[in-house]
Amino acid sequence: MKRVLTVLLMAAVVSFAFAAGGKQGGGSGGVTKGMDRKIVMGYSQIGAESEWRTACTNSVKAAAEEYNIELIFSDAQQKQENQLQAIRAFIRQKVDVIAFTPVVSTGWEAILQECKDAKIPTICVDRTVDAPNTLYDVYIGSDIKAEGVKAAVWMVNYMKNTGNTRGKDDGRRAINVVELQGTVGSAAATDRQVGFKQELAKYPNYKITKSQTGNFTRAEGLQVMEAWMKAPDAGDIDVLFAHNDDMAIGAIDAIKTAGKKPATDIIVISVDAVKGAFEAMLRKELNATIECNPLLGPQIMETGVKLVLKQPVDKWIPSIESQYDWTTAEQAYPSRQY
Ligand code: GYE
Repeated sequence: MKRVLTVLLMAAVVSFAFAAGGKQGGGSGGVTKGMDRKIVMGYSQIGAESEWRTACTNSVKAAAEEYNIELIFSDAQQKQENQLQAIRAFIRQKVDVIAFTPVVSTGWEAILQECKDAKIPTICVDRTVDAPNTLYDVYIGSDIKAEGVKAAVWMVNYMKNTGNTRGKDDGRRAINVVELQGTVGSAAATDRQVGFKQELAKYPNYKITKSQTGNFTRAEGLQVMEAWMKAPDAGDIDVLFAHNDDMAIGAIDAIKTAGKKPATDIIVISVDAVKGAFEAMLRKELNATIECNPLLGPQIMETGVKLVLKQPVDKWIPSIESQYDWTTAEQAYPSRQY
């Protein structure tokens, strides 16, 4: 009897230890991967405007679990003032590290200085800030300007080699491009526009005839394109460049409603490479998308640990990306993670 009890007791102890060990993945106990204690990260996310943003948030939350980092997650609903409030709360709570996506690029100096004074390292995620780079520790994200350049390069090649219903680019005919911008004042919109325009300046027959924000959302992309398709010069539009896939997907609906064929009558190029864009490419409604990787969670957590340990990190940790069009979409689609 005694023996049986001992065995039962041992089994209980073992299973308890196992359960506790299993918690290391993200419960309230345990230590952070690579550290001797559990660290706390305050994260100011901007909202849920796009498929990209949702994938980014999911990646951050999953990686925090994986690293066993306590994540205090705050959603700013696209308002910088909410971000400033959240970051001030993180400082009061004495978190170990602060990560944030700056909804717009200006207006961060004071708060970054407050973080610095509190000796809390800061990670800027997926959008850059217009502030001296001594004020934050690291930017993790894409080369956003390069995405604009890549979109323009793809567009010019396609127009020269294939063209749209109105014909190819012979170097002489005017090619009219309309641009759906992301959130005004955000680095993601500003730099994509700068890169796109810089490349376009090499080809004088290309002109951006309309440019308006759709705030990175499907609903607004649709609305703006709807108005453009009702304008008297709608028939002159050759290309739509959208700063993200969601706006392009919304605009594609507006093009179809107006009785035009997206990707044939009007060439459509966007940025992000989310699943919705692949589905649109497979339907032959979107021509190409430039990848912008939202799966930044693991890099953010790894960098957070390094900063807390006062280990050196690069000022910019670039994400790894590619680009896709409807000739490569089918092969890539099954392995897409977002
Ligand atoms: O491209 C867009 C979004 O900041 C890089 O934000 C990010 C952008 C992304 O909502 O879809």
